[in-house]
Amino acid sequence: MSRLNAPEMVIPLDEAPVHRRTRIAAIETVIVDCPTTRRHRLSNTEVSAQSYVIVRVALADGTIGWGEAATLGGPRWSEESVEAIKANIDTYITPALAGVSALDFEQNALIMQKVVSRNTAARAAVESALYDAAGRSLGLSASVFLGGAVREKIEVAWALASGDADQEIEEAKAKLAAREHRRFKIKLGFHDPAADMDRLRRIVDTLGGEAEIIVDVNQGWSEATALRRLPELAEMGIALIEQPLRPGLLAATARIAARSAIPIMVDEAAFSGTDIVQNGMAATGSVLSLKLVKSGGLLEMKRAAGIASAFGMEIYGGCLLESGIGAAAHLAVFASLPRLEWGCEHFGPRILRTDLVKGGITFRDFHIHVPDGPGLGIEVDRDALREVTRKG
Ligand code: MUC
Ligand code: MG
Repeated sequence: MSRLNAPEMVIPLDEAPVHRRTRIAAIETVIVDCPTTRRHRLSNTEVSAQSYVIVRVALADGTIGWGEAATLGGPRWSEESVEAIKANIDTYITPALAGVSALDFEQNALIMQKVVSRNTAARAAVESALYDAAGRSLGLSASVFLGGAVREKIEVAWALASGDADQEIEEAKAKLAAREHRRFKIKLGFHDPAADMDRLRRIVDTLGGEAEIIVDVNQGWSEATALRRLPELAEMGIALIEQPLRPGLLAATARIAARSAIPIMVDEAAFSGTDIVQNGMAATGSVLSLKLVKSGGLLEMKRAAGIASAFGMEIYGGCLLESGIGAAAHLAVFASLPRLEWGCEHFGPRILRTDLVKGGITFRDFHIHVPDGPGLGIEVDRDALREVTRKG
């Protein structure tokens, strides 16, 4: 046996100082309601404030880590509401994690999956806080725990979703002029299809070659409507069509993908790895949108990217209008992905009237810059957090 493996050299892991000092001492949650600068419409909901559950983890060595569970329009984009997320973290997840080390990433994920089924936003928020705390305790970026960063900045899209073409054109022009965004995601599916297309054409004709346009129908069309609209979308030079139909309509979505000159992006139809496999096998799309609200954890979201890439699907870094806290958790993973062909869409920190992160996350030259520094690399603005914390 080589010297390295000599018994006297092996210190049982749970006696190693770092494991003792990174034990979870407390997990606290608050619900926050953050007003947005304008209404944000999707086919099936509309918001003028973003509600999150903010998770604060304290370790035995005093390190504090932060995470965020995002929702969009209450339990509308997906089935979790902030009220349920807070209750399930406080009642089931927190007691189960007492005393374990934040460094036991896989074990902690298994513990959470054992005490709550699905609850993906809740689990992802706790896991984000554990990666943040572990990184701060060891002086390492959270990306290091995910294989290390391969990029420092990511092209970032902005969503046009007020439904008012004049306002959306002005907004897009301002983002272009500020060199913050040149890819725009336009929400469709809340008007009738003909009105959707009129609005889209006005925006496309005005922005012309200056911007790249993708559309997100958020499940709002039928197969027949989508097939009918494909030629116009192609003629307008739309670059991606996101989630045209309801999840589960694999064959119908595959028929659209087979007939479309524009790649289809899978969003709500694929939460779990198995969902991704089923969509991949059915050939429903060429791009997958990653989100912590879907994967349930940072490592799981990285695995989701690997499954999609194995099907030849390209990767898009999705969001649920997170604040800088949730955005930083996504960016820690996105920074470490071997492939991220479509950049990301973490515009959330800029659609809130006040972001929850001090100094904010940097948007420059059409890119979002991955926060550097230990853990998620951000500093939570405690005053801003207090301001929007739901009372009672
Ligand atoms: C979605 O369906 O993509 C992300 C951006 C946006 O405007 O809505 C979210 C959810
Ligand atoms: Mg979407």
